[in-house]
Amino acid sequence: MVSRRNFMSGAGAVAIGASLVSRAGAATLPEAVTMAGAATQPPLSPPNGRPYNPVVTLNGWTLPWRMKNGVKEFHLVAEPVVREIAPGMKANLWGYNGQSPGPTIEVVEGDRVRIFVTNKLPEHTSVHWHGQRLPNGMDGVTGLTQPGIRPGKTFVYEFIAKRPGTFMYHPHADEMTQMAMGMMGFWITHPKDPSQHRADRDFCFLLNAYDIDPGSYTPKTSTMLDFNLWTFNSRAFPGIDPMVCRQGDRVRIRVGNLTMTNHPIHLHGHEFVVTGTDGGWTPPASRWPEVTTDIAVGQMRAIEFDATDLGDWAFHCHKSHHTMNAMGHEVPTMIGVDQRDVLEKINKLVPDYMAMGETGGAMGEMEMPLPDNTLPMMTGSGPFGGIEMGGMFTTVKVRKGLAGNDYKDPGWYRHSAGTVAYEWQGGDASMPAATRAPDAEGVAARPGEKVLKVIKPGSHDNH
Ligand SMILES: [Cu+2]
Repeated sequence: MVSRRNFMSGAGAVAIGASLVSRAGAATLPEAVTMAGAATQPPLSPPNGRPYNPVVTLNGWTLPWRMKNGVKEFHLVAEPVVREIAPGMKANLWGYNGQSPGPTIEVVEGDRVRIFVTNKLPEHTSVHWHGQRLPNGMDGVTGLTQPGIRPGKTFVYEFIAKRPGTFMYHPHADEMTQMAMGMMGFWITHPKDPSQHRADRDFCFLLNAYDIDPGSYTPKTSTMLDFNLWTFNSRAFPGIDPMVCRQGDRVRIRVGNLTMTNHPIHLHGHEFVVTGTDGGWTPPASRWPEVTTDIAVGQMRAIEFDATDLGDWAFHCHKSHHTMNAMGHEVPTMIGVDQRDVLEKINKLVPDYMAMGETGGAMGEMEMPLPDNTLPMMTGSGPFGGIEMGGMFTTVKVRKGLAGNDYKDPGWYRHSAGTVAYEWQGGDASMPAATRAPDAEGVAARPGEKVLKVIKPGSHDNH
């Protein structure tokens, strides 16, 4: 199968050996292709079947298929995987075909699709094809529409991809555990006519969240709300790739939410419209411009904009704790609290103790010793210093004159002279005295008072 070989040579995917599936099944099962790395793979141009415009899965990939008597056959393998959340931290997750989330499945409206699902997890599972119109018995709800797929068994799902749009797949078996461990993937049904809903760049990813204690590797699966790793496709910034766009391109970003809370997703520098929801494509007359769209639990959104303005534009969840990585979120707010007296006493016991938060929480320039396999809370650095972001954050990089299929990170944007915010050099700006609360004396730093600087640890050789 030339297509698969081509795909693999460019994408670092490898076929799972036939020895890993049952001998009886080896003759009929399509090869299961697996992915070793978490880098964004180039779009998979359809080698056969109906033509379509492929998507780019952020820090992910698309599952190759084989055509058999006009049916598109895929092979998903549910299995424990190790996913790099960002350089410096790996997690023991459950996923599909080597990664979590699993590969994106791309089909065309009207395709007959057959998906083999092999279970290599220690417990039963199923796959629910979220948002699809299909025969009830193919809906993948354990106990309701099928028995669970026991460990070592392979089930077959078959249906026609009826409705074009943006979908997901995930288990409907022991969801609390299996979703908390990362069992999920993206599904796209392209329109039969490739000129319909056409975009020049079409990105997709899932919102997901994990609760992994600093220094450990396995998510706590009973956590309900207090997750500490907020991720795009199981990657946290600075491990999330940028979305690279050519100036003038029509750009689509499809996002699915499989966390347990909503995420207001925000784009800088451009306004967008919501062109797609779980129910399909929104009619143009129903669209209005936004710079933030809230994506509720279990929802999908496709947003579109014209990449008109050059630069590195922030793209992130607007819940501020969702752009942080694992560590303590249960610290008191210390803004305005004078910690000097107590600091002296603590320093006798803990020489490296830092007085923190007195002037806010900016930590971009600060380094602290961390346990192994732990990401700093706010860690990415940019051309002007610390970006002070982690979690659900990346950039949309708009550049002139890229090739249509060029998704390589072009590096940081080079601003032309006179287009970067700068320090006022004209002397002190005169300002009227601010109105202050009657008890402000007790808690706030006094105007003009010298502010205590953070004391940094003497050594951080390990980092
Ligand atoms: Cu969020």
